[in-house]
Amino acid sequence: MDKQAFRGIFSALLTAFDAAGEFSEAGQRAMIRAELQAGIRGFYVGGSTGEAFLLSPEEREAVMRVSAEEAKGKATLIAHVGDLSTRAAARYAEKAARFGYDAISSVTPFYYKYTPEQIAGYYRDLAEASGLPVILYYIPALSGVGMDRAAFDGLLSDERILGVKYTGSDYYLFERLRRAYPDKILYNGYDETCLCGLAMGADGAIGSTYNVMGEQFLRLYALVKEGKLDEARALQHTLNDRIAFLLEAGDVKAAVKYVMREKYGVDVGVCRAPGGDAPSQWKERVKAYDF
Ligand code: MN9
Repeated sequence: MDKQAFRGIFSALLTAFDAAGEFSEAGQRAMIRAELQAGIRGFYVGGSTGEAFLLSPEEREAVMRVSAEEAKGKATLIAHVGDLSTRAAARYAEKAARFGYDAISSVTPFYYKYTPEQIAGYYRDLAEASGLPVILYYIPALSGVGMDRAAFDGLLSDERILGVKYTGSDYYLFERLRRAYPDKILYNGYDETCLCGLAMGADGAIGSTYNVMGEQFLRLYALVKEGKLDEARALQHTLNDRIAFLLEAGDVKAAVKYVMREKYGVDVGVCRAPGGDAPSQWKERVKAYDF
């Protein structure tokens, strides 16, 4: 397998809706083209940023299919297939393989509490259903599922597990995983600390703000590769001023959707209820920021 294709900056792709709130195939395609134009060469499709858990099964499949049609051959594609039941997630995993994805990923099964063996079984079943490499999606703040070193060891010993999307802030644990698993692909999850992850040896980063700040984070990635840490830190500071502003909207994906329209002229609609649009007072301030 070509591991190089899994390195770099991946956008945690938004899902485009039309004015009626339905999935917009045209919006999805236009957004992907804009991001490819910005230099993005990796997409994480149908994850938290893509509002996966607010979509019907048919919509999730449509998002996966349309995104793959537009980006296949131009970018590395990871499909997030996570769901409450193995049965549902396995069906998405199978579809992802059929649509030509390079890997699948899933959040740890959430809401109900499972044993480590049950969680391992979940990922094994997804690997079997798809025949694709699997990337664990670790996001304890949202899933409520925390994992310690032993839990990671139990999962990462399986060779079908390609790596981890690590959306946590414990960079000591991250470093220990890097040390113990030099051949796995580790992604930094929080854009605010992209530099921390890269400095600790992340292979890449997957994030929501890269939908609209792709050029800048590609530059950050290049600076780290060149060993220019002072410049990389200065850039992360600047980008964090923008991320702090995005977070002020109260919902980062709603904010990123609005900036997508302002910066690239691509209308991807607003977030699905109970979410919605970014607040109007916030939108009035967008122009003061150079995204
Ligand atoms: O995993 C994203 N996490 C969530 C990636 O959306 C919950 C991040 O890209 C954050 O949105 C970003 C802003 O906090 O770091």
